[in-house]
Amino acid sequence: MSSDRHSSLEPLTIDGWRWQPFLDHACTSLQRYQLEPYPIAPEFLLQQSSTGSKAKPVSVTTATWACSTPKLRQVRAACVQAGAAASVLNFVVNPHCTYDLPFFGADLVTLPAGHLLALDLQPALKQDKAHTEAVWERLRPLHQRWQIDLPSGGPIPAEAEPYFSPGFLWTRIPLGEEGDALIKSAVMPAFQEYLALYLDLVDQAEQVSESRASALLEGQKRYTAYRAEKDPARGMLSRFHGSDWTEAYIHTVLFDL
Ligand code: DBV
Repeated sequence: MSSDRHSSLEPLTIDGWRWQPFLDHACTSLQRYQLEPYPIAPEFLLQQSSTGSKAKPVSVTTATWACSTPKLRQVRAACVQAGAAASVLNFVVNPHCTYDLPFFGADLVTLPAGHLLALDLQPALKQDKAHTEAVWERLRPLHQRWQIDLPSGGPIPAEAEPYFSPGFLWTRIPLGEEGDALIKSAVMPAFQEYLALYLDLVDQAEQVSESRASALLEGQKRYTAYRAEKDPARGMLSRFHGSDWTEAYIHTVLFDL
């Protein structure tokens, strides 16, 4: 990336970044809304450093794209490009609590050991049928369609259970041609369909009562606190950019509710 970014809404392009087409698709899909920039401090809009050995340094870019819309409190993409060491798109949509909507979450992670890919519409109130049923009914067919093409990612921690939906698409696939082919034939269309469903739910959502909004807000806070506490990227980001920067990024940008 040639110059520093000044606004979270500026198009974000990272040379050679594997997940660029996914971010581009998301940004294009959002163009139908009135997008407002989401305030992000300059050191989190773009951070560059280096990893690897002294003899073989690898440059690392971590950049953030973000916006808000009348119904969405925060839409943000955390993007990491570190050559063969890591390539990540973590994309989360956090709706305003005045709408009965889930979170959209995508975690697209390429590490030397392989790709690790997660997609979901995640509940703020998992035990609440008014919050989940209409979403899950439409999400299940998408999950069934795409998970069969993708191996399971394996067990996830039991404590994460309250924050996942039954439509959680979760896979680990190998690097190389086989993985590339699956990303193209299954992961990309799944991402597109999950996001299209999410934005359709956003379009249909109507304002809820104040008491409903405060219940949703409590659920969103529990979800956000969990994600911040357990962020699996903490180790990687600390290695790349230091632990002070990483803690501030996690708590004031990625999961800032
Ligand atoms: N994960 C994040 C953010 C990231 C990020 C903000 C900025 O929440 C990346 C980057 N996730 C990331 C990395 C790893 C994972 C793993 C780098 C690998 C960690 C490692 O192996 O060193 C889904 N992501 C994971 C894991 C799960 C998820 C279950 C495995 C954890 C483990 O093995 O311990 N993340 C989780 C999830 C969503 C999500 C359900 C929402 C869809 O974003």
